[in-house]
Amino acid sequence: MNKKIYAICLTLLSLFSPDIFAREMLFNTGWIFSISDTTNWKPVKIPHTWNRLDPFDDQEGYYRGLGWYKKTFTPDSSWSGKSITLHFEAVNQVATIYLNNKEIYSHKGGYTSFNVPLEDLKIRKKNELLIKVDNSHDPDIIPLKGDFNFYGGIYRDIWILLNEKIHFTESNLGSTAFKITTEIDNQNGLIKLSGKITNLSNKEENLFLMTTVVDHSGKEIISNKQKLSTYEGLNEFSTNLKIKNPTLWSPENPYLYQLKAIISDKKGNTFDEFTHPVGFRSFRFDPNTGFYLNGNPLKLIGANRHQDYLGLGNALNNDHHFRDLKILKDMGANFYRTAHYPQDPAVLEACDKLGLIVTMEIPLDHDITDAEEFYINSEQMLREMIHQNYNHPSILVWAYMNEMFLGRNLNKDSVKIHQIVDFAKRLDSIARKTDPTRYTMIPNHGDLNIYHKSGLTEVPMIVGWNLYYGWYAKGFEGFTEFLSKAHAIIPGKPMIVTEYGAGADPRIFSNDPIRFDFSADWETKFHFSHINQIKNIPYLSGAAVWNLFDFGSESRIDAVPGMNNKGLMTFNRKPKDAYFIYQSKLSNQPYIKILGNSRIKYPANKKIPVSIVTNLNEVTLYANNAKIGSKDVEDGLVTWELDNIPKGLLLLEAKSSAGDSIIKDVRQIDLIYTDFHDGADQIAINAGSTFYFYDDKTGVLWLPDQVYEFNNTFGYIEGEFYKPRNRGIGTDKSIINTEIDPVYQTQNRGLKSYQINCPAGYYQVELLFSILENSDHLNSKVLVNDKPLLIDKTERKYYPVNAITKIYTKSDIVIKFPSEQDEESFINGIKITKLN
Ligand code: GCB
Repeated sequence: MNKKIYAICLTLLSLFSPDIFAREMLFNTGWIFSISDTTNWKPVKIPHTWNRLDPFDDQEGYYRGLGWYKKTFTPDSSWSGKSITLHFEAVNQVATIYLNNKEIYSHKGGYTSFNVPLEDLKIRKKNELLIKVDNSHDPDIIPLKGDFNFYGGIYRDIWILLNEKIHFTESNLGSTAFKITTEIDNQNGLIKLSGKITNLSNKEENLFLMTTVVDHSGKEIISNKQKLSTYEGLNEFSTNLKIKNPTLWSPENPYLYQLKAIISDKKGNTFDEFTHPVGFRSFRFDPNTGFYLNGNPLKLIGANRHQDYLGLGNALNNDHHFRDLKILKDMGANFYRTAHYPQDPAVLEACDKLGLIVTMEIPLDHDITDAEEFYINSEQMLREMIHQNYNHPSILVWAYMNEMFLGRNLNKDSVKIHQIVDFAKRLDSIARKTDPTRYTMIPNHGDLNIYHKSGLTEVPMIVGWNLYYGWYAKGFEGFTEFLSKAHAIIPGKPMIVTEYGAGADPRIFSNDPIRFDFSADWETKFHFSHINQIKNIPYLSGAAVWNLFDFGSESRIDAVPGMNNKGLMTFNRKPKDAYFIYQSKLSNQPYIKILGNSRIKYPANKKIPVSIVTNLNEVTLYANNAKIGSKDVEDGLVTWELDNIPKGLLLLEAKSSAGDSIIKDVRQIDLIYTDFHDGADQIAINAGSTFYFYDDKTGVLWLPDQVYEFNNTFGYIEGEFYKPRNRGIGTDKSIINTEIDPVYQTQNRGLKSYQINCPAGYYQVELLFSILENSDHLNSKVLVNDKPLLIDKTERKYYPVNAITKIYTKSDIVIKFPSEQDEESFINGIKITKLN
């Protein structure tokens, strides 16, 4: 919310006198909630969603339906004579408001705010507010589709606005009562303030509008007093303020002035007042040379972010939002795409303050309904978004569609394609008319042909591309190749890469990462290549990583079911290695970081890869306080391979000098034995997998699978890794009732036997199975050192099945899979524990 403050001053008006009482009141407490019908109430705190947990359980789907909120309250006499408005920052997605059993308002769309006048409120008597909220699918309300969760509820703040009879008008577009436009011309700054004033006093009033601008240190720069004659009802006003040589707003120096406006009468009685930050900046997107801020070229580099968090759904408070944007700023970013919808007011406040350039869009993702009701609702949302966020200096671009032609064919879907292009023209023209000061954009998926030939790329001022080279498509280099083709075919359009990213489960790491293995190492490689490419393409205005954080997407099937794992950080904001690549490449402070966040445990006596990112020239590495050596840095990276480090904690220390000071980073790895002859207690093998999986709940390190040969102390004889659809290894389907999906998702198939070297002793052998193909059956016979293993032969797909036995062996464990007719043996995991 804008800081809009009301005060009645009996004494002479002083602009910066303390507020007598605030005009707006947070209205989040005292609510009760009932899911589906109004029979089962329990207290809740707003922000609230009823889908906090159910999108993440093993059941298909999550609750999309009705939820009810109720609050009873008794306004005291200070509310009397006021014009009272209820303000919702957002409710997902249809809200119907009842006051004292009478329906008074309804709002469609889950990502924009709205104002509800409370005309029949009873003062000093009990009132009841009942809010019906519905997050069911509605063909007339966007988003119709999307790779994210549509969490239902009143998930942003509620406010009560208590206005005097004369006040700045709350707009019916849920926005603030005033519009601030800044211009900068030859070092002269201009603030254009306009808006409406409501006069409910039944008579003409002669008033004054006082406007004042203060700088960052609170010093008054300019003030202006203007006469206003207001008639009953709505009255327009506008005023201009000139500021000579203002300090400009930029990511480097997000300098904000504060604009204060007051309505008063000639006796000095104040009726209404607001304060709002103001930033001066000029900007332009050039199709050939990229983006310019305040006349200087600036490559926009940043990320997208969804508004959800582990355990909270989308019901985040303002501190959560601020922290998220601070994390982006600390990454060295200057750019933020609020994909795929307008976000909390706290988000743009943070971007203004931190210096992040923003592109915001309405949630028109993938599809439209060809119905006037749908078009009207979407247009309304676009108008709401622009009006509500207009005053923020950080916003430079409005977008209104995302990947509309994914899965469509130019010939077969020509009717739909035409409808979409026509609707894009409608939306684009609304955006340009509503805000002629900013740019418009449509992000498309990476199919140049369909977007160009359909004419969609001609509609907006900027073309956005969501490119996944090195993830959905092979080869990182495809990124530059695609953009250079796009630049040649659509030469007049500035371009932004609105998405690029690769999935990583931070529990997975690999020394030989491959596409779709979900290893942190593949994600690191991906971003290393992309950041370099982005910097080297002169006509590319900017790019935003998909995504800053992992986020909930119920129907997505990745390494962590129900999650999109393309975050540079996890769902609860723990950095993956890729985050450090950006910090290192973008920071203008000396920076050094030892990668390997996922390598918490690692086998002792094996080659240990060490990678260090830095923006300095030379790095010296120490292992357990012994100097390993110094190396020159190439392209921000140095690597080592350490050998023969015994069991125990390995302390790595990387140092570099920056001028007179030494900067360093440390990392600890727990080296464990993975050979029973060395003294290992347990060996866990991720059968059919090329990657390590560290189970952070139990501390078990699952090792990659290998053939039994040469010096290997365990391995399979015959067999091969399960590779469905040639998409990396393993399935991406969720395994029910387990948290270690990556172990069950990979599989060694057709193997004859598995051998694990060990000295004589007593061992527990645990075998993990999961059926991944319809035609498969659990192995009818498995022998552990020739003793048959009893397996509960559940025939359900994607269910974990564990079989355990204890054996005494004189030497080695051999697991045999004697194949019956037409039966293909398989195994997903093997865990052997020494018992004495
Ligand atoms: C996209 C979509 C985004 C998805 C992303 C992905 O292009 O715009 O909503 O989440 O790809 O991860 O596949």
